[in-house]
Amino acid sequence: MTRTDERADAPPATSRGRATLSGAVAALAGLATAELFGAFLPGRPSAVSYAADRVIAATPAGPREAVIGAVGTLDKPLLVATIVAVVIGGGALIGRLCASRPRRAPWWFAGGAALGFLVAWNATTADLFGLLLLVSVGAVVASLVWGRLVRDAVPADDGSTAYDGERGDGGTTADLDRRTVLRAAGAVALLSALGLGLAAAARRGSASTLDAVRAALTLPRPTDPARPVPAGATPALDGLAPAITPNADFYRIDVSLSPPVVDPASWSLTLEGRVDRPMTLSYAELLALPSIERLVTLTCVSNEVGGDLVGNARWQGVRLTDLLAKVGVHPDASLVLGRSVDGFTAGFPRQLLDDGRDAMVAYAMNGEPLPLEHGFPARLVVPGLYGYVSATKWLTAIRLTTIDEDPPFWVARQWSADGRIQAASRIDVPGDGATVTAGRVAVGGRAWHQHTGVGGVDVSVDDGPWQQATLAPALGVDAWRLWSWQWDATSGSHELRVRMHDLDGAPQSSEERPVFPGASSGLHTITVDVS
Ligand SMILES: Nc1nc2c(c(=O)[nH]1)N[C@H]1C(S)=C(S)[C@@H](COP(=O)(O)O)O[C@H]1N2
Ligand SMILES: [Mo]
Repeated sequence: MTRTDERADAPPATSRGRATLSGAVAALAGLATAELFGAFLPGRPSAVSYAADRVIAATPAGPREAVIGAVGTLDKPLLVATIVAVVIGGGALIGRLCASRPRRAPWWFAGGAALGFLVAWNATTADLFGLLLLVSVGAVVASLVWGRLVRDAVPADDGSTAYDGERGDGGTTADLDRRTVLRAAGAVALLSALGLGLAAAARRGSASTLDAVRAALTLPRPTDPARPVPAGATPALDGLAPAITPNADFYRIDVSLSPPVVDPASWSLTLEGRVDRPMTLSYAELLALPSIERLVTLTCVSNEVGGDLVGNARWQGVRLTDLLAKVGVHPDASLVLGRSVDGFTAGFPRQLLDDGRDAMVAYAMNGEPLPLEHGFPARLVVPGLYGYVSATKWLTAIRLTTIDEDPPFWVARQWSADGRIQAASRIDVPGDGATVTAGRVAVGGRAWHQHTGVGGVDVSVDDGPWQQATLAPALGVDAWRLWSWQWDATSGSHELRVRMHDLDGAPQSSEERPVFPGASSGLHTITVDVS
């Protein structure tokens, strides 16, 4: 009996190693089964996606910008990998802790699943029941796999488990079949990886099914079409962004791990809050209303000076003020808040709409139904405001409210409530750090100050005098304006700097400010080597 008691306190190192491995594999199997299971449930709940969304939402602006700066759009895959690694690590820890008391492991797995639930559960995650189901399945599967692996470790004749120090006889523990455990663990890990892959594929499959639905939709002709794009709006200059950004090249920013998959057949838009007559519209009802079509440049507040988080598209949709007129907005409703199907919100002062700007509930982008990543079936577009206060994608409700009653998503996270766009300009060609040959060098780029309009662009070489660039024809005050300039480049290393003026002559601010808490400012400056 003394041998057994000793083992109860300190199991042999090898069995602890195997228990750790078994715990890790059990947790991985639980996670994979839960994800696979979720991929086939209505609404496709995913504990990993929910947890990722929660982490994204909870990350303060500073670290968030730093991570995005360091890894770019790899941030989301990296986050998923980290979550999977944390689950596996947690399982390993449970295995190690329960090496001598394997019957306790299921309690720990249940506890881990509950912790997972708490992390993934949040305001922007609608499907609580789905999540509960997933973590329960995960905990049960992890426990079953654990039981299997630790039992396989010892071909015990009494059915008890291998590392069970409470057991009377311990004679067989010394000859734990190491290979059986490793093989079983390997097989489960392989199956789990396969399961995770299948779950991801099923999700992608449902997105591509919806994309087919989307592609088959017919759009109404705009009642009030956009002015045609004037000839020469895109100067003939290699490397300069086109006046209209193709949908596939349009920047994408949102807090969702993957774009919500929203079937227009079951989608609706509700206007609610401080209004006389709340109203709900189906997709068909929205498309049946008179529509406007406009060129509007969208910008992200997180855009660095000279950054790429800006795009210009032809949007079609229903004028927001038309919709608001239908429901009768109360005078005390000071905030227009858009809410997405995933719980994200963006809001701006209602008073901004008084100047008649072309804010709309958009359903088309460059003549196509909105792409899935850009908010299908409908989103808000408000000229002159950064996306984070206005451009709610996968829009499902518009609430007339106040900022105290319903603080919008990013404003609740300390971003500025004033999301009006700053004047900005950038040099597209030549690229920063490029080498060119001495002589005539074509320089070009873009400038924007939505809803104010671009009146001029100047370029300066090596802090020399500002020289006027040639403006391409304007696309309207709500869109960017492309520009070009001929540079007589002499050999050596040079610095090029750009600034813009509004239509009324006010120059862009040269004050250097970081992105947080309300848009960067400063002049885009590049270095060019002339040989
Ligand atoms: N549902 C939802 N809508 C959203 C966001 C989001 O995170 N979720 N991000 C906003 C931000 S910060 C920006 S800059 C724009 C970007 O729109 P785009 O991805 O179509 O370029 O969407 C806005 N709409
Ligand atoms: Mo943004």
